[in-house]
Amino acid sequence: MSRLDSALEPIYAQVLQRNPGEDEFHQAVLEVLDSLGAVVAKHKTYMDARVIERICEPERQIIFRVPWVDDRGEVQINRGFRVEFNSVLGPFKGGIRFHPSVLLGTVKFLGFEQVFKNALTGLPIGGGKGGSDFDPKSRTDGEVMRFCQSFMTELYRHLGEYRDVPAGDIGVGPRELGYLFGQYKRITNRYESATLTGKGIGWGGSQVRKEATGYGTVYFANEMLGTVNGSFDGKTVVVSGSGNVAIYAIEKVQELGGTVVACSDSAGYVVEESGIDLELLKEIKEVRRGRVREYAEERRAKYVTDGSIWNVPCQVALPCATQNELDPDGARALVAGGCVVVAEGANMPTTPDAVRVLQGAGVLFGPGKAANAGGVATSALEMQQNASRDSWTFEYTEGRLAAIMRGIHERCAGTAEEYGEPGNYVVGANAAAFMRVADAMLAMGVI
Ligand code: NDP
Ligand code: 2IT
Repeated sequence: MSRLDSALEPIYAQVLQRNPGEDEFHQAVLEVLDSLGAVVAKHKTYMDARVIERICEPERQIIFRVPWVDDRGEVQINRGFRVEFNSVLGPFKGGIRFHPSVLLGTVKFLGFEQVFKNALTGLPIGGGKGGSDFDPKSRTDGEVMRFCQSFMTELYRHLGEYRDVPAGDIGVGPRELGYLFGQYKRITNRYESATLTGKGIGWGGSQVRKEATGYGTVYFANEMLGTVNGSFDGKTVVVSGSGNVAIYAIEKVQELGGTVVACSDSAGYVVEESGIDLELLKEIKEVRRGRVREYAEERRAKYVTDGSIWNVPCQVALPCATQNELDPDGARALVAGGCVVVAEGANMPTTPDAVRVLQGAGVLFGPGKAANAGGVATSALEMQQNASRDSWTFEYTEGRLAAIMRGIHERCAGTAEEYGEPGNYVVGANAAAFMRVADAMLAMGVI
C-alpha cells in the first residue's frame, strides 16, 4: 500500500493520465512522491511553484528510427530513445541501454531515477537516459558496430559536453561505447572526450569507471553495515546478475573479506558455498561473452534454472541485474535466510511491496539512486579529467569515489533523520535529492 500524501495525489494522477501504459515510470515516480509528504508540508513553495509537476515532465524526449544492415544483408529496424529529463544541475547525464525489453517508459523511469541519483552525488550533472530495443547478445561484432554507427548518426546532434553526455548501461559496455564514440568523432570532426563516459583507458577514459558502480554499491552497503557496528568481513553475500555491476561488486566484497556465494544471469543462478571464482567469471563474461551456466559447468557447481536466487541464505544481498527482480516472495526468503542489509546495484530492482517487506522486518534497505551512484559519479570524474586534459591514478580516483559514496550515505542518513524516519534510506535519498533539484529550479524561475 502506498502512503502517498493527499496533497500529492493529484500530481500522481496526472502522471498516470499523461503517460499511459508506462508502468515502470509510474512506479519510479510514485516511489519518490511517497517520500515527499513531510518535505512539501514544511516547504510550501514547492507546491505553489508546481515544481514537482515540472520535475515529472522530461525537458525533451527524442525517439528515432535506427536502420542498419545485418550480416545476411537484410535490413533491420530498431527504435532509439534519449530522454533528456532535467538539466538544472548540469548537462543531461546518464547511460544508454540496449536490451529487447526497452520501451519509452523504461527509458523514462531510468531518466527520472537518474535526475535524483545525480543530484545526490553533489556533482554538476543533470539527468537523462537513452536506449534501444536492439539486442547485442544475439549479434556479431560487425552487426553491433553497424547498429551503433546508425544509432549515433541520429543521436550525435543532441550530444555535447555542455548538453548531454551518455555512458553505458545494460548491453552497452566497452565495445559499444567505442563504436559510439568513434562515430561521434567522425561525424563531428572533433575529439570531444567529455561527450561520452566509460571510454577506454587509452583514449580518454578514467581509471575506476569500469569498477565504479559495483565498488560504490559495496562502499555504500559497508556504510550501512557500519551503522549497526558491522562490516563485510566474514559475511555471506548474494549478488544477482553477472554483468559489469555484479562483477565489480563481487570483487569489492571479496576485498573486504566477505564471501559471495551466488550470482546469476537471466537464465539461472550458480551457488558456490566456498565463494565465486572471480577470475573465471570475468574470463567467461568479459572475454568470452559467455553465460553463468558455462561458469557452473567449469566449476562443477550447483546451477539452478527454476528458482529464485533470493532463496540462497545470506547476510547481505546486492541485486545487480535489472528492475523488479526482487519481489515480496524474494524479500521474505531473504528475511528468513538472515539477511540484514540489501543495497541496490541495479536501478529499481526491488518492487515497492518487497521494499516494504524488507523494511518491515528491520532489514536496512539502500535504494539504487543512492547505492549505485558511484558509476555516474565516476563518469563525472572522467568528465573533469577530460576537461583538464589530465588523467588521475587508480588510487586517487578510487579515493574520490569512496569519499563521494560516504558523502551520499551521510546525506541520506542525515535527511532521513531530519524528517523523522531514521534509518529509512528511501526517504532520505528521495527527500535530499528532490530538494537539491527543486531549489535549483526555483532559483532559475519557471523553467
Ligand atoms: P550488463 O549488461 O553488464 O549486465 C546485466 C546483467 O543483468 C546480466 O547478468 C543480465 O543477464 C542481467 N539481466 C539484464 N536484463 C535482465 C532481465 N530482463 N532479466 C534478468 N536478468 C537480466 O549491465 P550492468 O551490469 O551495467 O547493469 C546492471 C544494472 O545496474 C542495471 O539495472 C543498470 O541500469 C544498473 N546500473 C548500471 C550502471 C553502470 O555503470 N553500468 C550504473 C548504475 C546502475 P543476461 O546476460 O542473461 O541478460
Ligand atoms: O544508471 C546509471 O547510473 C548508469 N548507467 C551510469 C550513468 C553514467 O552516466 O555513468
